[in-house]
Amino acid sequence: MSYLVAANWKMNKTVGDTLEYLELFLPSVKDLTKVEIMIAPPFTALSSASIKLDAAKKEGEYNVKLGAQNMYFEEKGAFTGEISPVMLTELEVDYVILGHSERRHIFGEKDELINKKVISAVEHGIRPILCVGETIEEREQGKTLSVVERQIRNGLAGVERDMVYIDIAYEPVWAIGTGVNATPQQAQEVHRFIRSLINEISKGNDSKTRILYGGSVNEKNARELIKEPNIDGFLVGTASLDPERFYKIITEVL
Ligand code: G2H
Repeated sequence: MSYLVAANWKMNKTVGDTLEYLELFLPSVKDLTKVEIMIAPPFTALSSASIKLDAAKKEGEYNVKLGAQNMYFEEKGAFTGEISPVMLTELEVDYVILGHSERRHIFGEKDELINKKVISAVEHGIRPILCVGETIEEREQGKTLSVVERQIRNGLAGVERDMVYIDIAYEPVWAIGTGVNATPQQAQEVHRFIRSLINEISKGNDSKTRILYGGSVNEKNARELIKEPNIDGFLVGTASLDPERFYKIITEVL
C-alpha cells in the first residue's frame, strides 16, 4: 500500500488555472511513482484535467489520479445541480471525496446520505475517500472518538466487506483551513482508533484502506505527521493550490 497525497482544491481554480497548474506540476512528479498523488479540481475542470493527465501518461510514468470533490448517488434523473457516478467514470475519475466537513456543516449532509454515496461510488468503481472528524466543541467534551466512530459505522454501513476499495480521511473540523493542524500525537491517537475500528468492521479486510490526515497540512508539518505509524497520507486543501507547495509536501512523504 503506497502513501496517498491528495489535493482538494475546493471551489478554487478555473479550467485555465487548472491547465496552468498541471503544466507546472506534472513534470515535477514524472517518474515519482512510489507515492500516489490525487488531484480533485472543481467539477468544471475535471474534463480538461482528465485529458491533460491522459496525454501526460502517454509520454511518461505518472502516479497521478483524478478525484471529484463530491457526487450524488443516483445514476441520472431529476436532481438539479447534482453530478452522478456515471458522469465521473466517463471522465476517468478514480477517486471521490465524500462527507467532507464542508459538505456536512455548510450543506447539511448527514451520515445516511453520505453512506448512500459511498455505496454508489464503490458500485461504480470510484474509490471513495470518506471524511470524518470532530468539531472543537466535541473534542472539548471528550467526544472525539465517539463522533468519529459514529461517522465511520454509519458512513460504511453495507460496504464493510469492501474496505479494500475505500480510504478514510480524518479531518478534525477545528484544523481545516485554520492553519492549526492536529499535532502528530493527536492525529495518531485518532488514526490508531480508526484502524482498529475498520479492522473490526471489515473482519480484517482493510489492508488496502489508507487513513489520510487532513487539516492545515503544509510543507512544514508534513514530515512530522507522516512519521506516525497509522498516517498513510494526506488530504491537502490550501497548501495544494500552489503546485510548488504541493510538490514539497509530496517529497516530505517519500
Ligand atoms: C481540510 C483540508 C483539505 P486545508 O478540508 O481537505 O483543507 O488543508 O486547507 O485545511
